[in-house]
Amino acid sequence: MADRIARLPRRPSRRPEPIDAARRRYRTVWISDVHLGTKGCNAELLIDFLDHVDSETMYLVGDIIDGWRLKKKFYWPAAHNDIVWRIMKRARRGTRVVYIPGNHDEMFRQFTGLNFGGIEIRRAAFHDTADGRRLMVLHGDEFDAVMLSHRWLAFVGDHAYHLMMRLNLVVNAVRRGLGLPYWSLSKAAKHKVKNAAQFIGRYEEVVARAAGERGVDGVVCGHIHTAEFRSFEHNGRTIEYWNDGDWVEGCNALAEHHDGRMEILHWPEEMQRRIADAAPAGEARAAA
Ligand SMILES: [Mn+2]
Repeated sequence: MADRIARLPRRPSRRPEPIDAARRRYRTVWISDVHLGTKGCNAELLIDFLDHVDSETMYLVGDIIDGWRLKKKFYWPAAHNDIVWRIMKRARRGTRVVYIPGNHDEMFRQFTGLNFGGIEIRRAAFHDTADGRRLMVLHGDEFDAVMLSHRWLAFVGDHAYHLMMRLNLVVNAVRRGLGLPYWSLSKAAKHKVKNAAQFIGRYEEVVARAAGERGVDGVVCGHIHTAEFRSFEHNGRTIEYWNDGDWVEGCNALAEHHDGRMEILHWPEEMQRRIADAAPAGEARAAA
């Protein structure tokens, strides 16, 4: 399995990177939970992101490749290869790329400390922002044992979950039409969602507390597929919690500007805005 994955990037990129694309430049970019090797991965959006964003440092914060699913069923479309290719090319061009494997790509954890084609593999990292804050960077599955209710996590990013929600709507509409009573799956689904919100809130607290105990100013993680910024108090100090989201549902990245300011990017919106901004210029060109 591992060497099958290792051989993947040798297949050339199907789509060359556009060289004329205007790229935004950040000091640092964090992405995680890409889940390459699954149908859930929004590869097209991530390719668009990589073609329009550059940074001095890029952190891959785990679950980049979904080894769990690949082991069950080998699924590797050309677009997934294009992503691996683009990241490797970026490292060769001089971007510092740090890869922190998560639980779905834990097979790469055995290579901690090694460097593959300019990509550093780490178990965790410390990042110093331009304005002097120290952030701990890790995937975040380290806290599953503490969370106890992590059974819910199997649901996060799972298409079965969305399918269930949609199915529930359809089934209940049909049942209403037939004069049948309300079906309990809807209640079960709502209960799951309520639990989900509680779970996320508690997870953020647990991770921030761990960062506080390590004496850093904040933490960047992924894992729960929920992009978020929160600040917590720990022993009279402020601890920042940053989650860079995922590329299954939200399609988010975390970026650090050159002055140390941090921002969560929602790529579907960024992409729409760019297309909308470009449209009048294109029409003007066509008219001239
Ligand atoms: Mn994970």
